Amino acid sequence: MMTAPAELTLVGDEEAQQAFDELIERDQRIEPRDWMPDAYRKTLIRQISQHGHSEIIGMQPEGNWITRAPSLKRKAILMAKVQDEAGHGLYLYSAAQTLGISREEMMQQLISGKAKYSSIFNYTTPTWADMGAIGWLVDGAAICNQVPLCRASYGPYGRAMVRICKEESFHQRQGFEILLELMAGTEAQREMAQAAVNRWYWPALMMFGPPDDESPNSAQSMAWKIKRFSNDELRQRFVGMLVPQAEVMGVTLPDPNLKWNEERQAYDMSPIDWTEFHEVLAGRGPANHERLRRRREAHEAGAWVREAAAEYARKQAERAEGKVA
Ligand code: FAQ
Repeated sequence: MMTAPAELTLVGDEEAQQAFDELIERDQRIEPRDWMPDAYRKTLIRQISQHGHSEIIGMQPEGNWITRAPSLKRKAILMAKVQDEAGHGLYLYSAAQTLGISREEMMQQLISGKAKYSSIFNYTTPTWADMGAIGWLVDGAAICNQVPLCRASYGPYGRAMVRICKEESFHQRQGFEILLELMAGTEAQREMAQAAVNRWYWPALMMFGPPDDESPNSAQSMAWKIKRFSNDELRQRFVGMLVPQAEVMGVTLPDPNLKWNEERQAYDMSPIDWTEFHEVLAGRGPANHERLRRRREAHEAGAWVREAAAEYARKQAERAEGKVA
C-alpha cells in the first residue's frame, strides 16, 4: 500500500523528534545538519545572537578608554581585550548563522533597536577604574555564566564558548589586576576603585537575568541542556566567588546585607532593584541611545568595506570561471 506524503512527513517528524530527544537525554551534541524542533532553533538564534550583539556593543564602554589608558602597557592590553571581544562577536554570529539566520539580518535587528543585548553595556565608564571594574565584575560574571555554556547541547555554540571562556579568564584577570594596583595606590586612587566597584556591582548581578520565577525561557532551555543552571543559581555562585577576591583587594562590595549563611552554605544578600533592570531593557539606561547611535555610525562607515569585499569576491568568481583575464 502506498503511504500518503503527509503521513510520511508526520512519521518522519516523530522519528526525528525521538532521535533529537535521545541525543539530548544522552548528553550528546546537536549539530547544524541534524533535525531539531523549530522552537529549539529559535531559542538558540535568540540567545546566540543576543550574546553576539553583547560582545559587539560591549566593545564601546572600554573602547572609550583606549586613547586615555594610563601607560603604553595598559593601552596594549586594553586594545587586545577589545579586539578579543570583536572576535567573540564574530564566532557567535557564525554559530548563529549555522541555524539559518544571516549576518545581515542579525545586524539589522541590532541597529534597528529590535534585538536585545546585555543590559550591562548601557552603563558609562567615567574613570580608568571602570576598566578594572568591567574586567573584574563584568568578565567575571560572563565567565560564571559561560563556563556551563561550553557544555551547551548545540555543538557550534558550545565549541565557540570554549575559546571565548579562555579569553574571558585573561580579561577577568586584567581587571582584577587594575583594581589591585589602584587599591595599593594613593587615597584618591583607592576611592576611584571603590566608586567603580560601587557603580558596577549591582548591574553585574543583573547580567544573569531576571529571578528564576520571572524567567520565561529558563525551564525549556534547561530541559534542552542549553542552560545548565538557573539565573539565580549562577548569580549566587558569582557572589560567592567575589567575596574572597574583594577581601584580597581591600574593596567593599556595596551590599550591607551580604552575609554568609551557614545553613544554606551561601551568601544572603539584599534584594536586587529589578525596576532599574527593566528600565535599561526598555531603552532607558544611562547610555542605550549612545550605544546604538555609535553602532549605526560604525555600520554605515563600514559600508564601503563590505561593498569592496563583495565586489572583489565577484571578480574572483568571474576569474575562476574564465570570464575575466
Ligand atoms: N540584559 O528568560 P530569561 C559579556 C532578557 S557577554 C538584557 O532568563 P534566558 C562579555 C532575555 O534575553 C554578556 N536582556 O532569558 C564581555 C529574555 O528576553 P527575550 C552577555 C536580558 O535567555 C565582557 C528576557 O530577559 N552574555 O559580558 C538580560 O533564558 C566585558 C527573559 O530572561 C550572554 O548573552 C540582560 N542581562 O537567560 C564583553 C550569555 N537577562 O529574548 C565586553 C548567554 C535576561 O525572551 C566586555 N546568554 N534578558 O526577549 C544567556 O546565558 C542567557 O540568555 C541569559 C538570559 C542568562 C542572559
